[in-house]
This record gives sequence, C-alpha cells and structure tokens, in this order.
Amino acid sequence: MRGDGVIPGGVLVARRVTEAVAERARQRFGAIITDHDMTADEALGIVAEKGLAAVVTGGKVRITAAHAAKLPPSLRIVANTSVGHDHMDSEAVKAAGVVVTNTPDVLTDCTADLAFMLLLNACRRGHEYEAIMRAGWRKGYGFPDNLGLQVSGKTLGIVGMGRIGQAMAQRARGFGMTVLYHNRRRLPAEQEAGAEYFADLNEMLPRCDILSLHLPGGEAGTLMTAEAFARLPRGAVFVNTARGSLVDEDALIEALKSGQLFAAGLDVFRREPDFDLRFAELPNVFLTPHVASATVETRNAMGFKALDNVAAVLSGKPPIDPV
Ligand code: 8YV
Repeated sequence: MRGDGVIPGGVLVARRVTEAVAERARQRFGAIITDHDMTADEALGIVAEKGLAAVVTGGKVRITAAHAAKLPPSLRIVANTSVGHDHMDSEAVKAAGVVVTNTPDVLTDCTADLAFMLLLNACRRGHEYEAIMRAGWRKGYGFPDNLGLQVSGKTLGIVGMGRIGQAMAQRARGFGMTVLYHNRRRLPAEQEAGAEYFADLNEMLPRCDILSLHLPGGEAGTLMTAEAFARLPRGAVFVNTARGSLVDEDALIEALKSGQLFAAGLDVFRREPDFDLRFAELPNVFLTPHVASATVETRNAMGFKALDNVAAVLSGKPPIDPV
C-alpha cells in the first residue's frame, strides 16, 4: 500500500464468502474482504478510492451501464462468484475494457443434484408429507390418499442442454427416464447420449411429463408463459433452478391452482428474496431459497475459481472463464 492508501493491483472481495475463500484471497492478494454484501456503488467506490484492480462480486453487486460508463481507471477485472451474470450489464463493462468472468463447471453437479431433489419432491409431494409429519401425523391415510406421481420411467424435457442440463439428463437416465431437450443448437451425439432434440420448444412441451429449465436468464426473456404451460400435458410437473425471469409467475400459479400442473419444484423467483408469497400458500409446490449451488464444496470452488481468474488477469494472462 502506498502512503496515500492506494493499493496498486489490489483486490476487493465485495460479497461475503466462505472462510476458506477469504483466507485464500488474503494469502494470494492481501485482499480487502468485506463483512457484508456490497452494492455496486459501495464496491466501485472503494475500488476508485484505493485504486484497486479487481473486484470479486456476487448477485447483489448489480453493475449497470451507468456504472460501466464511469468505472475506476484502475479496474481490470470483475470476477463473479456465480455462473449466471444477469445481475450485471456484462456487455457494458466489457465494452469499457474491463474483463468479466464467471464460475462455470464447479457448480454443475450441485445444481443438478438440487434440481433433481426438487423434481422428486414435487412429484412425490415432499412438502406435504413433511408437513403432515411435523404436524404430528396422528391421522392415518388410506390406500387412495395423498398419492404422488412416479418419477422412474417418465419423460423429462430439458430446456437448455449446457453443462447443468446434461448433468440433469445423466441423473434422469439413472431413473430410467426418457430425455428430451430443447437447445439453441443440437449437441454432438456423444453429449446427447440418446436424448431426443427439439429445435422448437413448442413441439417438445406436449411430450414432457416433467419439464426442467437449465438456461441463463436475460436474453431468453419470459419463456414459460400461460401458452407454454398450457402446451404441457395436463398434470405435468415443472422444475426451475435456472432463473425466475424465465417464468410468468402469474401463469405458473394459475397452472398449479387449476391442476394443469400437478406440482412444481422452484429454487429461483422473479423477485428474491421477497418472492411472491402466493407460492407459499400452494400445497403442490416444493420451494428452496436459491440454494442450488449452496454446498461447502461448491461455494469454496466458486470462490477459488473467481480468485484464479483474478490471478490470471492481474498477471497479464487471459482470463480462465471470460463471459
Ligand atoms: C449463485 C447462481 O449462488 O451461479 C449462479 O448463477 O445462481 C448461484 O450459484 C447465486 O447467483 C448467488 O450468487
């Protein structure tokens, strides 16, 4: 640090991270570690004040085009600790000559694991059964009561067959499921692994017993409209670990109330954390608070990957995970 407090090449960790990630940031960069999730104004203010070169960010550091127009001249990289970066205007920041990176791959398995947990709980009424037990059970249920839907052998439609979509397909094959997918482009046969490709989502929807979203938010806009939900077979199940922005939540709630959907498993919402409380009133929805990547192993790996990108850029190398 210079006498005037400037830290040339310095690093700011602008979101709360695990102790292992904080320790590595201190060791490698002598980084400034925040004790609270910063806003973009706060983080960029510190970068400017201290002449820092890198900021490690998360979903709450919503860097906009307005911020990108006046980024601190010392800043060289914005390293997200997430694979999604729809919380910031990455194109504007890149256009300002600053590298933007994310953390693909390291969260693929945990996200697919949680997506499958949502799928199983939605089909097998996990929330309702759990509520019955926590209320003491005490009332026996008869042979035809409280029945769920079988998962094994059903047809799963995957929207977005990237790393996480393919990991979801792999888990579905373990359950003897037929896998269909819609994607911007068809995958090579070895990656398809027998999954059936649909260039047109509307052609795939009527074939899906269960539909799961695995595409980035942002450019796709609101994909799951009332029309899209209506194209699913009556009694289908819907799963979302991608982004709430992909879904018309009024249409989803209506489909769940009308029985068009048997159930849904949701980890992401249009507004977070102040999600639409109408979901909490529905018995046939299994809900989690955007925790698909929330495991010790994965959150450490996401943080370490962000720091690896910082190290690469600050040592004049190309970023490892440029967006
Ligand atoms: C993050 C995610 O935990 O990586 C992503 O895109 O949605 C999650 O893994 C979330 O963005 C919070 O940072």
